[in-house]
Amino acid sequence: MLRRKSETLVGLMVLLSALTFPTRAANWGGIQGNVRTGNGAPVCALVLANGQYMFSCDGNGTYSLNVPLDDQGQVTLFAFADGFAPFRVTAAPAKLPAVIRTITADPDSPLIFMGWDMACAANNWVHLSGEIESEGGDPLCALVLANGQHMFSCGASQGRYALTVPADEKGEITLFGFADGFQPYSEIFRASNCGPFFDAFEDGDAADWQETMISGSGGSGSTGVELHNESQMAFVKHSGGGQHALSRDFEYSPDDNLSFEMHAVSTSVSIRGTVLHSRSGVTISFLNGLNVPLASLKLVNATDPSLLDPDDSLIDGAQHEYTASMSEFAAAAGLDTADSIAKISLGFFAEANYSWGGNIYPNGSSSATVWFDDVAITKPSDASK
Ligand SMILES: [Ca+2]
Repeated sequence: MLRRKSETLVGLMVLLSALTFPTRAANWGGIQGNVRTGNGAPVCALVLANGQYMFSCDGNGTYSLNVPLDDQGQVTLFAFADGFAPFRVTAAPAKLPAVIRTITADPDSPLIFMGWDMACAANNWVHLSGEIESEGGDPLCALVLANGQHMFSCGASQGRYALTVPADEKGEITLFGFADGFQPYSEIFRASNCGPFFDAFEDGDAADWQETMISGSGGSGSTGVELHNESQMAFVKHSGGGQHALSRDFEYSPDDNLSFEMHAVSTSVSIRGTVLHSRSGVTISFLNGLNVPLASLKLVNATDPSLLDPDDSLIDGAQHEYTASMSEFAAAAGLDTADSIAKISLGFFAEANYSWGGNIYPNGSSSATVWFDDVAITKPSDASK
């Protein structure tokens, strides 16, 4: 399964000869050039030359390396990029091509097979390990790359790899394997959830959040997941009287970090001299073991800031990430370690107002929306080892 995405190409490389390069003192030489497609488009590739390597990902396909020369004074230069056949040439530095022309991987070239196992690591990273081999089961010396971490599956443990990597912002891992003479391997899969909780709504589902509504005259609203600011985000929308909300409870652990993306928008309406206000945001509540509320704070985008309660914070109408330890959120709500907090509850809400025109004038409704995403609870890094 090859993906052609020349901007984000991450190459992988491999090569026995390059990896068994002698370590004794050698003459070094500088090499440089560009990696481009046959049409001249720059390619983000991994360039490997006699054990030295770099990515040609500056937008121009440029690479520049200082490398040890082999016994014949030559350099074996490789370039690997997703979707393209591995490039290989051996020559003296002065005779290397100035431009590496990548060609699409031959669909007839042999495939790489990779397996993977995952386990949780510190900092919510993931241990990834497995085997990389040919179709016939021969272990391959390859470059294995996953979410910015890399290693060579060569030497004594040829055909085996192990990397510790972070998940990307979608909670996914992109795994590459490149070996000379083989088609590049790439696969994207969901990382193990190594924190107590993570929801990026990429499955389009907010059904495990509890929907509540406070009815009001002329009010209506909805909740769900939609594409917003280039990601699948949960939303709560309401117009007219009343409120809609999506909420969820979590176990309170003071050192755990709570973070989420939020974009809250409220819109007022002026009708017959009266302004109908609205507000949206999140209520962060703290409950004891009997679910009795102890305190709460709100982060609110409001058309009338004077309606905010003392522990509420007015926020702007742009999307931000909000992150703090649970104990920091509790302190912001006026609680301290002496309070027996058992749960923390997140309630994303939108509420608005309505004015009835008495069947004479038009009715009026204000409206509000809150979008949220990437709700995550993570353990402190030194406690999850
Ligand atoms: Ca998302």
